[in-house]
Amino acid sequence: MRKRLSSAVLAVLLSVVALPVADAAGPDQADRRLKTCARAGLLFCEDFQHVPTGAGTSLKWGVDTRNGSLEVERDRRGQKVLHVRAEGNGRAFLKVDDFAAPGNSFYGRVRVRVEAFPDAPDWAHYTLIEATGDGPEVVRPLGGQYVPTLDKALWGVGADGGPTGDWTNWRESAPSKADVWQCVEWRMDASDNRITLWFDGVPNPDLTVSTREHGGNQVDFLFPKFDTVKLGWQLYQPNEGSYDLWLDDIALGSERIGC
Ligand SMILES: [Ca+2]
Repeated sequence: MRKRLSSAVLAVLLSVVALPVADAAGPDQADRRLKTCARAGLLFCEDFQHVPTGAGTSLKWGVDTRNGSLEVERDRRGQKVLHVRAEGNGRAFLKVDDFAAPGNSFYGRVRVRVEAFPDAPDWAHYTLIEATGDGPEVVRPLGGQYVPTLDKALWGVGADGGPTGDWTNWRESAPSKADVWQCVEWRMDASDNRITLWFDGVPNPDLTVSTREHGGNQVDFLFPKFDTVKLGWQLYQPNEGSYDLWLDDIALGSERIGC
């Protein structure tokens, strides 16, 4: 009798201990989130579960900030996440240094929630993911613009610094959704300098750019040899706002990672 009681008490305790990692999306998804970085063959992974709360730093990655900050927090479900904050046209990025992908091609995955996107000035331009390396193009697989003629913030792949010029290929089919967690996946395919995106597992081919089809000058768009991937926030036009977003489950790999 005493032994059975202890088992029952232990079971209750275990269920309580397990509660903070439970996810509103169900136990299967919570389980997958906990195993994000346990997959074999990833080129980089950070789920923040083992990073101390407080100022966001790690020996695994660098920090690039100007009028911005990174902080590891617990969200309301007990997950540790990275809180990115920037004032005005500041920036705050987690920086994956010394990155190398076989064949210069890779997939990325991140969960992200942006509190609010800019609605000023007109054409305000923001970047969440940027990849650079040996070569002039600064490649932005996830960024966007406030489009005043539609009064909407829209996602777009973009680039700057290279022969194709400064462009953001925003699409009406890809609204930047504020204040919701989204799983964003992207692919960098060096065979045709092609970038493709998925949101919550659903592809948006409208956003795809490639060597000859992109939003810049009519010359070939060519990837640099990637050695750095940054995730966070930068707004290029000064305004009076501040921007808060949260990142989790960052993974880069040679195969599609999935949500
Ligand atoms: Ca986490």
